[in-house]
Amino acid sequence: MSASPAIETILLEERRYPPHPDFAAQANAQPEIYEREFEEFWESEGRERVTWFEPFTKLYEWEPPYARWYLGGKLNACFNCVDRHVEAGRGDKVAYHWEGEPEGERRDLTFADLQREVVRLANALKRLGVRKGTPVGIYMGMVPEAPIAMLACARLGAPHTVVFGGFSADSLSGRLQDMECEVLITQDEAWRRGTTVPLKRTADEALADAPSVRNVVVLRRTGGDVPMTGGRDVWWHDVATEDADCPCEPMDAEDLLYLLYTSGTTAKPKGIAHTTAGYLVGVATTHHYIFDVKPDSVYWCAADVGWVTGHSYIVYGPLCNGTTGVLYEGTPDFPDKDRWWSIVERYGVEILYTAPTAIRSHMKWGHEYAERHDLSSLRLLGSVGEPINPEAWVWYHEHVGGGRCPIVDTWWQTETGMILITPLPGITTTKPGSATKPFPGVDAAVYDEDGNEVGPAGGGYLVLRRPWPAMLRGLYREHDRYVETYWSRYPDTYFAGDGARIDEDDDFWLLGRVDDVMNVSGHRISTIEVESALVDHGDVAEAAVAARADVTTGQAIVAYVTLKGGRDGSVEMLEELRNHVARKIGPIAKPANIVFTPELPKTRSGKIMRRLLRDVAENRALGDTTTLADPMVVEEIKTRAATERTDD
Ligand code: 7RM
Repeated sequence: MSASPAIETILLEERRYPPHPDFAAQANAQPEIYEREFEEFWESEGRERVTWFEPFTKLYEWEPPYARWYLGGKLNACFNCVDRHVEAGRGDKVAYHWEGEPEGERRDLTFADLQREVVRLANALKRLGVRKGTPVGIYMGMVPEAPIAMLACARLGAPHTVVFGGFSADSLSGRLQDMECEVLITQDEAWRRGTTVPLKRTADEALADAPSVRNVVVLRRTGGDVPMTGGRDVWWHDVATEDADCPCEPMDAEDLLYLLYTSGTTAKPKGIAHTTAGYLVGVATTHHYIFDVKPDSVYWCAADVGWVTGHSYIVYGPLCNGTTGVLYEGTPDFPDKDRWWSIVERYGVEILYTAPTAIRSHMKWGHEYAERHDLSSLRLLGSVGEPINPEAWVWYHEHVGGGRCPIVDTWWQTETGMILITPLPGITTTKPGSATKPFPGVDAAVYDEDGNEVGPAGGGYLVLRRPWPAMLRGLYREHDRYVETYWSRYPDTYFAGDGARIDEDDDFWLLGRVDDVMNVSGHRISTIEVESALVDHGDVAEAAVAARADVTTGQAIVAYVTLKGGRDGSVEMLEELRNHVARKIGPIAKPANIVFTPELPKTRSGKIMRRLLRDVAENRALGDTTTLADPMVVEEIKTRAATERTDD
């Protein structure tokens, strides 16, 4: 007789994956790293990872809630990411293997190529009046010109804001207006799943409400017909032609590198501010140790450059370390579901960094797609963006990593700039579902409502008690909101907004956003726990959980479930899943309703929009749906929820 699924999951999260001695022997991170003293660590990393035009004179200054790092230092992020590698004789090294979505479209850019392209664009931007401090918007897909645009801005000292290519005209104009961007860099269209996305047309719509933008630089990508406004719009290939020397602007350590807008609890997104030196040292250092990157490694972060993961771990961290990366333009299932694995095989990818939602999609499609390809080049896997359920973790480990690759489950935020809680490969014994330990020098803890540290028995709020180099320098022009959002719960302590628990081995388990913690009859249950229990059932592909108000229990749990193989739900399956959750967590966690749906509502970065599911669960009018990847999904769910409502 086979073990019941419930028992299997208990075993999954109790599994231990100690480091392999061969990996440990060659790892960039050695156990002494945890003994290094905080100031010594960031001082020596600051000297080692980055080339300074002028050395820093003071490591940091902490005037809560603002920190400043590497004071007195002068540097340029573009110089560190591009020029210094060329100057050191590594101009012929590949910076990006780019793969377009249409099959057969490929381009390798060396560091020398990158330098040439960046200089050409920077010269063009200069002619358009971009100087140190001029805000520039970037609205592009996954083309090499997106990092090139970011680096050209950094070269001139012009802060950028990258707006994800899937965002609407309204989202784009809101960001351009807030930052008062003077120039926008975009492209005619982007490729996505075999069709084109009209970026320039959307940009035109946005620009009607963003009068600060005087010029638009347009990259020709698809060759589609797009309107150009005379006097305002110029083609990239017409203007980015000048190879004349374009020196890297010496920037102060604390000069603004970029703003990245992220949604908060109000309709207005927050402009997260990142400055130059601390950010660059933070992302380069974490990239070096956590991904165990070697001089000839091929590294692939499969995020979009429009998200912070793309900023820190496609562009600034890897390029600062002179790493060869992969950049892929399209979706994982175009033209077929093995596209990613063909890319891993073609470029001999060693390190793959992606999100749980992507892993679960691959899991749903089946491991036969990975089996079509030779994935033996892989030696390390990473996860980011949300808690990873143990079943997906183990699937990733076995079917992608061939059972031999350490997995780093990395916790961080747009606000933190760099990874803060993570295993170090070669040192940390990992557990499926746990992000394990604070990175060296990071002081993370779990607090209860009153600011007392919570022991292994309970959950609480994740806090950070000491500054770190890449931390946000505030919210753009919103001091009060900055204080209120992150610093008002506990004195001089950063409130991350995530629930967490620390186990007997001092390993951290992230439990999702605290607004996703449910309270059923006085029991705290995290949405992720219930989701994990559901996904552990052999027939479930994906699950999302939200709470609705209930007169007796306070809150009641509503689960949204996608079954494997596109199957429809049934009354029998509903009962089976409810009982499965009851078995796995306890009867208290049994969902009151289960809504079967072919898809879950997700943002374009793949995060499940639980807020919308809560609205559906509560039978309320839906909140803002503009960041949904597919707005139809939620309509479908609403219909199903109305017809499948059950009571127990
Ligand atoms: C990098 C990124 C931040 C939020 C954060 C968490 C969640 C991210 C993990 C995670 C559990 C992880 N930036 N989150 N990584 N939760 N384990 N490894 O995603 O600003 O877009 O989101 O994402 O809730 O607060 S983000």
